[in-house]
Amino acid sequence: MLNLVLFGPPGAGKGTQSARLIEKYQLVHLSTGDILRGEIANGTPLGLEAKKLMDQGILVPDEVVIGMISNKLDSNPGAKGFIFDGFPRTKAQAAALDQLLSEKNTSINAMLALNVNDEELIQRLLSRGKDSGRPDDANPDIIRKRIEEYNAKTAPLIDYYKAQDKYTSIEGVGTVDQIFNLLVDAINHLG
Ligand code: B4P
Repeated sequence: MLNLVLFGPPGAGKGTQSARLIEKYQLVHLSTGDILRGEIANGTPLGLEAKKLMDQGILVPDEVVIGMISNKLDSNPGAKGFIFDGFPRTKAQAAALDQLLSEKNTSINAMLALNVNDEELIQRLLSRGKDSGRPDDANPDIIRKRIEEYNAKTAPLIDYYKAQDKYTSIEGVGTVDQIFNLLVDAINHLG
């Protein structure tokens, strides 16, 4: 199996690149952000709770997203592999993911981390906010909060995957095609 963590701050291009990678490598795309937005759109109790946090740029509780990922892994038994997009976002999530995969006799092959500076992130998200209707993209203060959450809780995962020798840094500023080619190159060189 090929199991990839596509990593980066909010607006780094994780969703954009995942869409292309799943097509090229025939992987299952697991985006916790997309799953949460689906729950919100369906008005589920989980979605209503998550919305309060997401609209403020705050991470939703670990047990909620870990449960969602566990369900999705169980419901795709024949998958060739998975792209984890926006998950894990905390050390507890990363440890839970390792455990869930080991129960299925598999593991993460690599963490591909997209590097994008804060100024570019804010511009991209504000520009998406103009037509996406996402409340968390519409307000610069909320975008800054998401970047703060990333720096405090999510960026430390770089060390977590470095310790497992699975971290690869990818330049995330450039055209979507250029960045896709860098990702493909990195995947094709995995040992
Ligand atoms: P996500 O849905 O994961 O939101 P994101 O980080 O903004 O997405 P992404 O990084 O994929 O955006 P993309 O670059 O594709 O999370 C939203 C919220 O959900 C979080 O704040 C949190 O509250 C909650 N949540 C989700 N997962 C969680 C978890 N595991 N634990 C706890 N809470 C969780 O797109 C950005 C824009 O840039 C797009 O408009 C795109 O077109 C553009 N873009 C992409 N590549 C570009 C390029 N090369 N050049 C110019 N623009 C580009």
